[in-house]
Amino acid sequence: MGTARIHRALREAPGTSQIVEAAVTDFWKQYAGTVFPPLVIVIAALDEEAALPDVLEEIPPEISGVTCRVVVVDDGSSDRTAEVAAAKGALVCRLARNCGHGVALRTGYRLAREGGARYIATLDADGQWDPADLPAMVELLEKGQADFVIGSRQLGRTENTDRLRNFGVRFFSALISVLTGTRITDSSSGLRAMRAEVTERVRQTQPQYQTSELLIGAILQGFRIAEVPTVMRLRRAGKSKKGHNLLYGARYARVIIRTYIRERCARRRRSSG
Ligand SMILES: Nc1nc2c(ncn2[C@@H]2O[C@H](COP(=O)(O)OP(=O)(O)OP(=O)(O)O)[C@@H](O)[C@H]2O)c(=O)[nH]1
Ligand SMILES: [Mg+2]
Repeated sequence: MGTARIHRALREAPGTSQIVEAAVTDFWKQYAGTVFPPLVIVIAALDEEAALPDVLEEIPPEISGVTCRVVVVDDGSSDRTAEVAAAKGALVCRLARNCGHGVALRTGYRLAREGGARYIATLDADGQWDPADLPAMVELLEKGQADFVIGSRQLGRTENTDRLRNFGVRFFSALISVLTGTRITDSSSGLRAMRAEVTERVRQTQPQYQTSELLIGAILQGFRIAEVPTVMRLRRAGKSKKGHNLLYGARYARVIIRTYIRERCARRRRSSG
């Protein structure tokens, strides 16, 4: 298995939008006429050929009575991620080079919306988030009790024993709770289910540190947030794409502060205009 170069900056790399446009065009050429079900699960995957097949096996065709389909966005993998995803029945969109987890997810959100999805869920390609928790999350959307539901390892538990990482999860969730006045226990969870329009209405620019940007934007736009407990498992196979914990934490903090300021200003402009 080769290793792709990972784009970790706080801005998109030059040429990103051209790569995305080309991938989207190819996708609709390949899947012309495909009708999407109401729920689309978007999985961004970078060199995940080892872990992804089991993840796709675990996802049922119907979740809480809502039919679903998986879109895998292959973020410039150098292994057989796209092939194993297609072999398991996922719809696959391929970015020609690594653009970042955030860009890959946004590409998936766009495809889901263009295909007419009502709800979008996300989970990771490494098996850490359990699709068994999705029914409870989708039910909240279906009943109209929430617009954005997070699977929280803080309300459940995590099998990860990295104390710094676990502290970071608690710290950043507390920071977002204080800033926004909305209690959040797991702001960086990859397990989420939301109304599709949330992904369209919330401004998103982050190539990597996308969870807090989407969440803070959603809260400040008035979308209703809910959390359900989940158990975060250990990565099934393959390697973490994250890089050093401290550097990751520092960048994550910057994104929280910047997004908060930007979205507060946007909200002020909306209410005065
Ligand atoms: N970090 C990262 N992940 C990407 C990227 N593109 C796609 N992904 C996928 O995003 C998911 C999360 O990546 P991980 O490296 O497992 O990050 P994580 O789960 O937050 O961290 P770990 O607990 O260390 O595994 C995986 O499914 C990756 O394959 C990228 O450029 N960077
Ligand atoms: Mg992971």
